[in-house]
Amino acid sequence: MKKQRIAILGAGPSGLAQLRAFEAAAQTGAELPEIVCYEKQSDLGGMWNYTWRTGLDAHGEPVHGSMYRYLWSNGPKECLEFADYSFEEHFGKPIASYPPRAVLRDYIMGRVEKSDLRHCIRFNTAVQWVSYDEATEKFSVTVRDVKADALSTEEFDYVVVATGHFSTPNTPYFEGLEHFPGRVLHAHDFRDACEFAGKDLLLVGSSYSAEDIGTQCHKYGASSVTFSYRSAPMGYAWPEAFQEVPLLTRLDDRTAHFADGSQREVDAIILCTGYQHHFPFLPDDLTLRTRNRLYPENLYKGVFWIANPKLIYLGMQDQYYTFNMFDAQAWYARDVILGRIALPDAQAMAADAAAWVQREEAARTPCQHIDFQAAYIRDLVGPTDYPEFDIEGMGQLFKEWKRDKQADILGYRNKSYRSTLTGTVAPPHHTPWMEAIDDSLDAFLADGPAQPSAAPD
Ligand code: FAD
Ligand code: NA7
Repeated sequence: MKKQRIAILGAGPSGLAQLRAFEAAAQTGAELPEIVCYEKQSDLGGMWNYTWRTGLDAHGEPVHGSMYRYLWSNGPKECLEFADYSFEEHFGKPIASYPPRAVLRDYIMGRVEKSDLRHCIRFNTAVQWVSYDEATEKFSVTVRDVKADALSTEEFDYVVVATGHFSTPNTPYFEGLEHFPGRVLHAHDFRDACEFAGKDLLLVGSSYSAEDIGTQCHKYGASSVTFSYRSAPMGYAWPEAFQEVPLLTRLDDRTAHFADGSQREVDAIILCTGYQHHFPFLPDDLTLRTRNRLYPENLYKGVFWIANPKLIYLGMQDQYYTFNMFDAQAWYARDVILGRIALPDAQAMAADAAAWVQREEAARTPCQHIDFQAAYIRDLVGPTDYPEFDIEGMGQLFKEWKRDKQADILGYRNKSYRSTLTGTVAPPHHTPWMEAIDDSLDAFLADGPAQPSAAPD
């Protein structure tokens, strides 16, 4: 019999989780389908690859990266540990709880380098179009080799969409923006806080991007940061340089006007207004349309496209849990593809997904949201052989993290947490976060601060 063929779109943490899941099955003797992973970047790692580029890349494809220089993990690393590969195993020693981007990227790469996954990945290959033929029950995937500028098409039995959802900006318009004399950009295009030293900044949005870009700009010398919220303020005990105001209503030259009638002169505006789920390579009837939420609709187990469950979406949820949740999804998807788990009929899948959506909607507080995502992951790992890990224990760490942030938004990254895998309490970092200017892997892993103190490169 001809081997089944699986296409994985994207080699970020989600796509790599799918590859790793298949590899783990092979190691226990399973016969694998033929797997091809298409990745438009020149390396794996997804969002964790830093790029200085914005707009289009060297080949005219939209730049995927939304990460910026000096980005540090915004949650404890103990909450995103792979169940089959601890931080301690990777680094050979315990490390602090909030590593910078380069350190987390190194960890992601470590699990891949230990295995033989690279040969499945076609780098510099951007997916252009996917279609499904009801008669043959196969997908056609058309890709562009961006270096050769050549299109090609192959057929597959399953398609796993792992292209992420934090790359296509949601960019609202505010009256007067076109006349604003300073820089206006979306968080997706933010790269270097040093650009805003000495400036009065307006950040629209009240979620992770606003909080992180705002605190980072403060750290690197911005004069003031004003956050403008639509629904609710973040509500941290902000130091004096920060303010939270209601929604921006209009701009009059440099003057920003807000819904409460207040106004402020600002030098630059960063729209931290979130991202769109965007799949320009999918036809209407296969496209997931959702806001950023914990349980997108129409996905059984949060991954299978109910109308055609041979189309699988990984990592499309809003995320407390990240790397280990992608693993849990990938292991489940693998077992369905390998015929180890049977999917129920469409009606039963829809009813199950609807119940989860209802449960998400009933959750109100951050703690309830964390519990919801933990329950979702628990539901996924039960039937698979993904190594048992303390999902609920990690949930407790997320709650501790929430409390630590509430207590000290500029200092929470100095805290340490216990790994649920190894039991080790992370050592404190050698430099408090507000003073840690050098975000390189070497500086982070060094025994103490550099002498004399390192400048940003
Ligand atoms: P991605 O990492 O986005 O990877 C998707 C991959 O698909 C990319 O490699 C991309 O090039 C590829 N791709 C896209 N379109 C195509 C195409 N048409 N053809 C071929 N390939 C394609 N998570 C944390 O756990 N901790 C953090 O501190 C944290 N901070 C974050 C900060 C920012 C600014 C952002 C934006 C996200 C942050 N995240 C964080 C979440 C982060 O997105 C996830 O950790 C993780 O990267 C998601 O993995 P993914 O594989 O689903 O998507
Ligand atoms: P999120 O978490 O999806 O948040 C988007 C924010 O943008 C949220 O505060 C929204 O307000 C706000 N928003 C969206 N549209 C508007 C308009 N039209 N006007 C004003 N405000 C708006 O995205 P983030 O970028 O913060 O985080 C995404 C990931 O990047 C995350 O994983 C991080 O780790 C990094 P709302 O509260 O809905 O009223």
